[in-house]
Amino acid sequence: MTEKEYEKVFLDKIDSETKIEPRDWMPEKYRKNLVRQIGQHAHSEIVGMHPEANWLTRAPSLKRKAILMAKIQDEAGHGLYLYCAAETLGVDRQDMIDAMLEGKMKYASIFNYPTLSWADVGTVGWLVDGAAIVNQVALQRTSYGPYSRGMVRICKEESFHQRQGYELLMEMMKGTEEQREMVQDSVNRWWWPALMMFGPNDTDSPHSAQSMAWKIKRFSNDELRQKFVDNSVRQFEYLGVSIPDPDLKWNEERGHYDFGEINWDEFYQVISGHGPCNRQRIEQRRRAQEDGAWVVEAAEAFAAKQSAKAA
Ligand code: FAQ
Repeated sequence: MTEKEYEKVFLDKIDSETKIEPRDWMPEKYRKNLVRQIGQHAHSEIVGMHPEANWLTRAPSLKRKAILMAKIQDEAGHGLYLYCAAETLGVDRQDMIDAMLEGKMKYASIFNYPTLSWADVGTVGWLVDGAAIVNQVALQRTSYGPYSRGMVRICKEESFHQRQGYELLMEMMKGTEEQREMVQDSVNRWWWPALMMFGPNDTDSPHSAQSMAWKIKRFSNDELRQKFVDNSVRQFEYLGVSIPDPDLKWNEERGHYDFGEINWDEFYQVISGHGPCNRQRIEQRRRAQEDGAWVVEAAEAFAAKQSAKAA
């Protein structure tokens, strides 16, 4: 078949909602774009363990510690599924990790903010996992088979993450005035960065048009952000916390909430390596690589022994 014919088969599959699988022909740009997005997504899950891990040794009870530990371990698992999905596109996991450590590949902006209080553990679960779910539910229908199937499992686990965060905050809101203030302060710091997780406005998003045409993305950045805002308002009310946005109001005509302008300068600063914790996160990942090298070596030695036995 000619390249044109291969491309037609590919586009017909996209049109008919047939998943693209690793061995199928695909345009090189489709492959590269997926490696970029899935790789960034995998890095986010792994780097995302650090802000919460900061509180593991200071969890207020054994129950809270067990919940938090389980959540963080889930994030590690998500990172591994996603690295596996990216590897089906012919890239090497270590090369992607090296690219992230060298600042050539990104991870989600949100994980460059510090977790300053115990309430932040609840807020990260509620708002950060909550925003991630809105995005990931849509990605269950992404056109690339391994990514889409990975998302199904990830979404189930993210729901637990979101609920544990919300429940933690509900408990704090039933506590003392100081605890309630801690929750409000935490939400004030995380709300805007959570909105930035959806990426730049559609008009400033260089990858969106092609990713939407290839059904890698099923909804635009702004559509998903709006969905998240609309979903969140009731949850704020029920929790008894105010949204730190004086411009937030219901728009009858649009059938959605209007909200204030995001600080895009801050967003671009953070994704270009100049957020509050970028250096610290990369340093933590680099150290984790070095400290864990012996585990990888041992696993490789064991695998080599097993295959020598089988031969
Ligand atoms: N942070 O043209 P677009 C989680 C970059 S998982 C950093 O709009 P695209 C679970 C973008 O890469 C959270 N960079 O790009 C958890 C591109 O740069 P490049 C991760 C961002 O790809 C919870 C440039 O800006 N989720 O939280 C961000 O079409 C708790 C132009 O942007 C995913 O990765 C950002 N927020 O749309 C774990 C979901 N936004 O590559 C632990 C999958 C944009 O050209 C604890 N990814 N950029 O150098 C996606 O859905 C998309 O990639 C978007 C961005 C929507 C993030």
